[in-house]
Amino acid sequence: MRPPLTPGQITRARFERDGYLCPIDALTPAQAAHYRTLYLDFHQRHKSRLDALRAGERWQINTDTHFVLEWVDALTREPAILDAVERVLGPDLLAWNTSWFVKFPGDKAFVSWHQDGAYWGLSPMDVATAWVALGPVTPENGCMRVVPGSHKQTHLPQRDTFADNNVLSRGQEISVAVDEAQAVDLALQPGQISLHHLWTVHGSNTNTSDTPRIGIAIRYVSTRVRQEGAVKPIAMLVRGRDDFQHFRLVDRPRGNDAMAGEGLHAQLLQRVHVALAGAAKPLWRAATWGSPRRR
Ligand SMILES: O=C(O)CCC(=O)C(=O)O
Repeated sequence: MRPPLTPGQITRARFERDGYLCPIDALTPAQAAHYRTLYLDFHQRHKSRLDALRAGERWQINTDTHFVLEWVDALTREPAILDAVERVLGPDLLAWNTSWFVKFPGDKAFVSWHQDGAYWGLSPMDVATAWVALGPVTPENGCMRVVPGSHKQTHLPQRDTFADNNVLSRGQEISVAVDEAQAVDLALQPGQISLHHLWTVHGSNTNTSDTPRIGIAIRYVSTRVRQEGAVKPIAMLVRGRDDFQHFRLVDRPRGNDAMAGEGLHAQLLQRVHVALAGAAKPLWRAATWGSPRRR
């Protein structure tokens, strides 16, 4: 396991150079255990539906729960996570999307090599995913893998495979050769995070161990980012201020009773879906950086 990055190593320059930063200490082991318990309760509550769905369809339950569950919203606002993200994206931050990426032992789920930027339509590229480990995350239980520097080549061709055990909603995968020999394992201890760039080539293997891999990807964007398309996307302001209003800001959830995939959550996901459908075209502007507002 690599030593955690020091605050001085968590810089935008390094993120722009390598396309990822890892590992970063963020939550204490006690905080990670707290959120892990909450996740396991959530999972238990939705277990029968999660088990019935194919890996690529579980997004209906696993996506954007921060809009409806108070504890997931609280996780996206953890100060140590935001401090790391602020070092890369500047002070005005939205939590645009969250996705649970969980692989229990025996689960055949995997994530094919892909670049997020190809289908989000976000520009400029002031976007960082914080992947938060709520338990140990290792090569054996299917940690995320990235190809360092691959973000510099944006818009690699991708195809939809709809492969059975692929966790991505359409089984998206890069359709040109990926040099796996260059890939780096993003192993994390409970409470650590990695940050990855919008265009970094990444994926993960199946969990071949007896240890669950439990984590959430939180997609933070600077308030200056826009999403292409006719529908204003939704997000939560989690730090700083929003001088741009490129996103419709959603009120913070109160309580933890919402059923994922139903009611308000289903309505919000529908809007997210429409916004994403209008944003699916790759854009040259997605490959530019904005200039951060400095405090
Ligand atoms: O958790 C994984 O294995 C993949 C995560 C991922 O694709 C992402 O965060 O964009």
